[in-house]
Amino acid sequence: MICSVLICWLLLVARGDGKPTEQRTRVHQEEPLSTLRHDDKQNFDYDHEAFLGQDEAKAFDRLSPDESKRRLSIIVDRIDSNKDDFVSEDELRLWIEAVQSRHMFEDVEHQWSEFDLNQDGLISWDEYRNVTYGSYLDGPLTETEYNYTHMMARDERRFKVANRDRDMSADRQEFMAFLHPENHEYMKQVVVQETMEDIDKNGDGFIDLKEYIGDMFTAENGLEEPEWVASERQQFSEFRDKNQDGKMDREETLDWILPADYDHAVAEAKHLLHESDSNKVGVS
Ligand SMILES: *[C@@H]1O[C@H](CO)[C@@H](O)[C@H](O)[C@H]1NC(C)=O
Ligand SMILES: *[C@@H]1O[C@H](CO)[C@@H](O)[C@H](O)[C@H]1NC(C)=O
Ligand SMILES: [Ca+2]
Ligand SMILES: [Ca+2]
Ligand SMILES: [Ca+2]
Ligand SMILES: [Ca+2]
Repeated sequence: MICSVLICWLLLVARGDGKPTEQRTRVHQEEPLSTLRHDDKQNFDYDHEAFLGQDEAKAFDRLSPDESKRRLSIIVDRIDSNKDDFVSEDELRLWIEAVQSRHMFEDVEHQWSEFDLNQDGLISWDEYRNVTYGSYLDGPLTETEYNYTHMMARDERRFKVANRDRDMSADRQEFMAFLHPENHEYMKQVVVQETMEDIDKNGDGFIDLKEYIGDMFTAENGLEEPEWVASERQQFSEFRDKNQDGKMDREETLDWILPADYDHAVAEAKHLLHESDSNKVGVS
C-alpha cells in the first residue's frame, strides 16, 4: 500500500469517537496486542493501539489532526523499511511485533524497581508477594476486605511456572513471562488452567455452553438476547467443541484462547492493509 494512503486511514482511525470499548479484565483473555475488544463496528481503538502501542495511542488522542498527521508520517516512514514508498504486509507485521515487545519490555522496566526491594536484580516470590499482598498479609482481615487467598495462590502458581530454573526468583525474562503469559509458549498451560478455573463454574473440569456464554453475557429480564450471543452459541458448537461432546476440554480451550495457527500480528497487519484499502480514503 502507498504510504500516504495508510497515513490517511490511520488518521481516520485516530480521530474516531474514542468511545471506550468493553475492557477485558481477565489476563488470559486480553488480546495480546491490546486489551480492547476488536470490533471495528464500534470504533478503531484496537487497530489504533496495535499500531501505536497503548501509551502512544493515548498520546495521539490528545493531538491536533495536523500534529497526528505529522507524527504518523514519521512512523509510516519508519515502517517502510526498504524505502520504496509502499508498506508491505511483512513490514507492517514486523512493526506491530516491535510495538508489542516494546510494550512488554516497558511494562517490566516500569514495574521492576517497585518489586525488587533488595535491588539484587531479581524479583523473588517473597518480594512480589510482600509488595502485592503486603497489607493483606499484615493486617487482620476485616469483614469488608476482599479475601486474596485464592488470587495469591494463583499468582504463586504462575510465578513458579514462569521461573523456568525453579529458584522462585525472577529475572527480567521470567518476570515478563509472568506478566505476559499469553505471549510465552511455555506459559500456555497455566493460562489455560486459569481460564478454565474462571469459567468452569460447576468445577467439573470442562466448559459447557452455559458456562461459555455466562462468561461473556448475563441475560437481563425482558431483554432480548443480542445477535452476537446467538453467534457465539453457534461458534461454540461449530468450532470450539471440536469433538462434539457438548463441552470444551483443555485442548479445546487452548485452541480457543491461544490458537496455534493464528498469529495476531499477521492478522492485524492483513486487517490494517485490507481496511485502509477498502475504505478508499484516497491519496492526499
Ligand atoms: C516479607 O514480609 C515479611 C513479613 O513482614 C518479612 O519477614 C520478610 O522479610 C519480607 N520479605 C522480603 C523479601 O521483603
Ligand atoms: C480465605 O479463603 C481461604 C480459601 O478460600 C480460606 O481458607 C480462608 O479461611 C479465608 N480467610 C478468611 C479470613 O476468611
Ligand atoms: Ca530482589
Ligand atoms: Ca529464576
Ligand atoms: Ca463445567
Ligand atoms: Ca468437547
